[in-house]
Amino acid sequence: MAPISRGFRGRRSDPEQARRLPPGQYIEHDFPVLSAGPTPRVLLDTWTFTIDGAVDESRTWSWEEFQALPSETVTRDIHCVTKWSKFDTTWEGVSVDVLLEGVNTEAAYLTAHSYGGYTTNLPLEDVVDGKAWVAYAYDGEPLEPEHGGPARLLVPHLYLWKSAKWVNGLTLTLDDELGFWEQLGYHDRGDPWLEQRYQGD
Ligand SMILES: Nc1nc2c(c(=O)[nH]1)N[C@H]1C(S)=C(S)[C@@H](COP(=O)(O)O)O[C@H]1N2
Ligand SMILES: [Mo]
Repeated sequence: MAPISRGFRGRRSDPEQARRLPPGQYIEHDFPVLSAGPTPRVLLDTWTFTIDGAVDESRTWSWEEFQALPSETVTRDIHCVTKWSKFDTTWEGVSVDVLLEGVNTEAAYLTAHSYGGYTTNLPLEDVVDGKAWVAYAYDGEPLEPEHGGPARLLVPHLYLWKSAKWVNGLTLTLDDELGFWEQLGYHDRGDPWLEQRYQGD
């Protein structure tokens, strides 16, 4: 039996919830804000999203162009390396598959980069085939600045530090280049089910 964690108070017999909780995590009902620096205020008029790096041709969308892309609403559990997990969070955004349509690349990795300078690295295969979105709404409302608005990356199957807030683009790379937390000792990939919190886990 999985260990009883804080969120299970009064619901000790919910095996479905226990199955959805990665090792070492507890259930959080609020939505904590975790930011390494101040919240950048990004104006929609000047907002852009760019795919560049090891690609045949880089591409950039304005906010208006981005809004015109096909979007999806997805409900996913999210997991922070500080051990909270939040179930059934609902987001609207554009699948990274849509953004990479027609992109020719030899790249196996990418760096997501953000307004404010945050970066995080990911294997390309972790953001394709319906696994990642650039999300601009949460719970049916425009994404709040504290949670990454106007838009953030959402990669719910990995620890949440991979879900870059205020995302500004993806730079595809041939080699794996460590991002902000990864350079500071966090795990390169960050799979919560394997408890890949720190380098060496
Ligand atoms: N640009 C940027 N993105 C970021 C962060 C950050 O500091 N800056 N923090 C990461 C971490 S460590 C976590 S846990 C989540 C937190 O998202 P939240 O504040 O919406 O809960 O955002 C991730 N994305
Ligand atoms: Mo985090």
